[in-house]
Amino acid sequence: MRKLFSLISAIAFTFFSIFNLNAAEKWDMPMAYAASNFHSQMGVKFAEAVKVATGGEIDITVHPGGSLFKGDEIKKAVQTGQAPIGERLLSAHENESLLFGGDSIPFLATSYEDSDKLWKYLRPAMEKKLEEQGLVLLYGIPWPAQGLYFKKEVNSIADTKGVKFRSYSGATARIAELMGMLPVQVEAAELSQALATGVAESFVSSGATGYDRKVWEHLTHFYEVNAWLPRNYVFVNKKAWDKLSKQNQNIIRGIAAMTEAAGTARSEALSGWYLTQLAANGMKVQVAKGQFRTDLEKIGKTMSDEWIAKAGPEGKKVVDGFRSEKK
Ligand code: PCA
Repeated sequence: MRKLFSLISAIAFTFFSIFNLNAAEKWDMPMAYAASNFHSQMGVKFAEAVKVATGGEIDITVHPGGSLFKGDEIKKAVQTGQAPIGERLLSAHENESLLFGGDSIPFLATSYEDSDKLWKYLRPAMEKKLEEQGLVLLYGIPWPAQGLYFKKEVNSIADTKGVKFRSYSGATARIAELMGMLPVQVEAAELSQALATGVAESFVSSGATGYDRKVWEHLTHFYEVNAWLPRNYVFVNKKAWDKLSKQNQNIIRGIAAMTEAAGTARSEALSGWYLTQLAANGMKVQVAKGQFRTDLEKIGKTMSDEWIAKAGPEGKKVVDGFRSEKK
């Protein structure tokens, strides 16, 4: 009996080992934003499609909301191979190179159409930069246009002096500075807490993040500025990527392109809906106009001049390319 048992376990072990040779590549995919957010939902769809199309060979598990790695840890985790794939806000890495903030130049690309045009030029530059860092860029999806949240009415930047402001990138901290506000960097996942405890009383973002974080519990006013449409991007550790078969790489590339197109359409379709939700929950949603708009445009001009002056030839190429299409 004992012999039979060990024979069975030997067979089972051999079978398992052989089976395991072809077992699915299991990839954890950390993402920074809420599970209910459309970026995270697109990540799940991407993972499902990859699993189906690779016949189960690549099995990606999405971990939204900074649950596996916090937003500001994700890129490092993928670079060091702690996670093979991840998603992050591109402009959050502006401190590494201004190029990462190429989608956050105020008033440069303020519609979905322009965001796509800009991405056409920014994407190859980013692909190159990320490749140097041991990463492979798969897809990037824009957030809805950025506006300003406050807990009071604002008619010009005279009203914003000394306000505590939550930033998410170099560009957003610079806006705060130019508006006389006090920036503090906070992840979206910790935004509600920062507002509840008074660490921040204002921020710049899309209607999406205001909705995800139920900011009407703390703030009262949203000003539509349409300043820019920042992108989240999905990237893979290059060593993990190089281990995949050519066929699976092609499949993933194809699904990434479809996810980018579908996610961008989803972002656009939801952009107005988010604002109606802010209003339905009691916020005063309005377009920034008059002196406030004039002040913001002046700040935007200062910031785009600064960016172009400092981002070097690579940055200039992106902006020139985009502008050439606008003519
Ligand atoms: N939401 C993200 C980045 C841009 C956006 O719309 C955030 O506020 O963190």
